[in-house]
Amino acid sequence: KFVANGELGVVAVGFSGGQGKAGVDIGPAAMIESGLLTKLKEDLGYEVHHDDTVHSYKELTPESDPPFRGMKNPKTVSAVTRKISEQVYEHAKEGRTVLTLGGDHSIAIGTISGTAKAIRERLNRELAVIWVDAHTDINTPEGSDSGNVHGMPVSFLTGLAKEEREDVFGWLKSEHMLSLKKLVYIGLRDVDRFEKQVLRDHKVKAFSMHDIDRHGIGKVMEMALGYIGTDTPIHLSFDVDALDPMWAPSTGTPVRGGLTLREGDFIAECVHESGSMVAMDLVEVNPCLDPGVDNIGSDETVRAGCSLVRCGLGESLL
Ligand code: HAR
Ligand code: MN
Ligand code: MN
Ligand code: MN
Repeated sequence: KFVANGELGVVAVGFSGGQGKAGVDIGPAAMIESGLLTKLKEDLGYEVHHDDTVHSYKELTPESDPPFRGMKNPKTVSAVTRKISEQVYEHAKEGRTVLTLGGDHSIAIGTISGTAKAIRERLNRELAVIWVDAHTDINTPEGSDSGNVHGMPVSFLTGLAKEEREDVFGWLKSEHMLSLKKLVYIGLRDVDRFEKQVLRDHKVKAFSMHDIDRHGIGKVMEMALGYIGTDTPIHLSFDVDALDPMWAPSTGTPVRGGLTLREGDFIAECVHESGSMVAMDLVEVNPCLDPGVDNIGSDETVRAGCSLVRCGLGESLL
């Protein structure tokens, strides 16, 4: 079995071009400034490899990056995720667990492709992904109503959406890809009609909020990890909007009726406890969107994001 070596690669991505609301690009800085990486070093004992940079990206001008197949900022998102893919790959090929702080969820095109490639080369294994989110983010460009690429990463990663153009995700090759059979969703409650049809057609494993209400989060995690199996490396991609807005109000597309903070933490703890987690993303923290007063909402959201990360990296294990 692949064992975690106590080394953690961190990639901080200040990027908002996969959707329309400013502010999600300062999510990583907010989490780091609140002391997250120090805690991971000092309390959890990780050897942290981080370039001490929140990577930011010059967006192309609207003139040089017009919509393509309905996608907004296609070349910018493609270029940014391509770079993230290489950064994540470089960490993962050294056997480091990789933590990526976003940024909007389009960055998962980079993180998952990077992990998938490294795991194939290093362990000759296929990657599994646990996608925790209110949304499925599996729209194709043509299926999307919004044109926002943060609603499409899973379709590009699984090959449901294909594009030849190198500068619009054509750089994604078979070694970067994820099988739809190795994908598990948890926390769903806002899925587009097109996306529901995709889930049915491909029999994608999915646990909605309804399933969590019915079985409880303990049983759901048993079923989710049982489906993946004990000997498959797992990439956990956690969208903070999976949490109820009560716990994480500062995010671009909040949806009521979500996970409690404890249920979110429990999911991350279970993935950690499986011993199979090779990478984790924490995305869609937007401190600029605050329905509360005195930054109370954004402080809470940052705190929740940090909690999810620490749980995924083993804080609550005794
Ligand atoms: N499904 C909608 C779309 O494609 C909304 C996606 C919202 N996405 C996120 N990521 N916040 O999960 O635009
Ligand atoms: Mn680094
Ligand atoms: Mn998402
Ligand atoms: Mn979401």
